Amino acid sequence: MRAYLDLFQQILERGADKGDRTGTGTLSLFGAQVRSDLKEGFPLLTTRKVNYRAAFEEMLWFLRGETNINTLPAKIWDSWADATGSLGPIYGAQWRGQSPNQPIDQIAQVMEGLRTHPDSRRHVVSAWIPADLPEEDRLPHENAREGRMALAPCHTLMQLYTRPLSQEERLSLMPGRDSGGSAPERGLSLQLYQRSADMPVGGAAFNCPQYAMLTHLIAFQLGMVADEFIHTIGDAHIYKNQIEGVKEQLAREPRPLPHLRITARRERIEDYTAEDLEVSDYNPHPAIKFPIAV
Ligand code: THF
Repeated sequence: MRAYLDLFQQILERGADKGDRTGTGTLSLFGAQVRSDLKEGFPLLTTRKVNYRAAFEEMLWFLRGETNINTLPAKIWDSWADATGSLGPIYGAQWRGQSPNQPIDQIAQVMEGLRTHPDSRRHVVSAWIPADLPEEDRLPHENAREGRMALAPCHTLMQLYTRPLSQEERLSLMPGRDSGGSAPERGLSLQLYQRSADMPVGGAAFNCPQYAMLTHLIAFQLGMVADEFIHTIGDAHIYKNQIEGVKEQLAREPRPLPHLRITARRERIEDYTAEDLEVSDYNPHPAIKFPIAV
């Protein structure tokens, strides 16, 4: 997670002073990449306490194809919804093919593709469906009411990748277990392209652990080992009203990474609940309250 803190520092030092849709003002850099080796621990910020359960619940809600705030326990999307709670055809609808403009269940297809063609270079899931994008000059709830996405997808596209793990890697993951002649264990990696990241609240704190969890979950369903989460970011920004909170975090010493364990096996990926996901050894510095730009 030090690489995320380095990126915070880079944005503060070199970021362009840039206006934005919300009118808050940001410091912004274009084009960044952070790699997290999931074999070394679970990538969760320790320089402030993160509500990772809310991040997991949001990811599981996407996986169930849901797009209404009434079925999301964490109250993180309320500011964008219309009067019925709808957010329009955002992530869940596009991933699971529940938009008239995008009827393909991309998650089911990718899971099947990973099983049948593990070396394929086409394991891609896209939330960016131009026909469903919001109009930029309308408010989120107005777009949702008219059946468009309340917000254009920030995390836009993911690609999955598998490779055979080396003998050394297998031994270091499972000491004492020499699989001898049996088929090599495979590692599963996920790369996310995030076009826009509110780094302190979204990108580093929320989206990184939630996609790292998704990598673990897909690997678990396929009998593979979670390998790397690669976070590629377009507009990486810090809102101006977050600068003090970011500086406070940079003054704190990062602590050892926690670990994620999946405690139950479910038939389908959409059957998992937050109770099936256990984070241990998480000892963060105290919480910091950040304002959220709508
Ligand atoms: N808009 C902005 N400005 N930032 C975002 O991160 C963001 N999202 C989603 C859509 N628009 C966005 C909404 N996701 C929180 C977390 C994620 C959100 C919205 C809000 C939030 O309030 N986080 C608090 C703690 C939450 C809690 O305790 O329940 C925090 O301190 O991090 C991109 O994900």
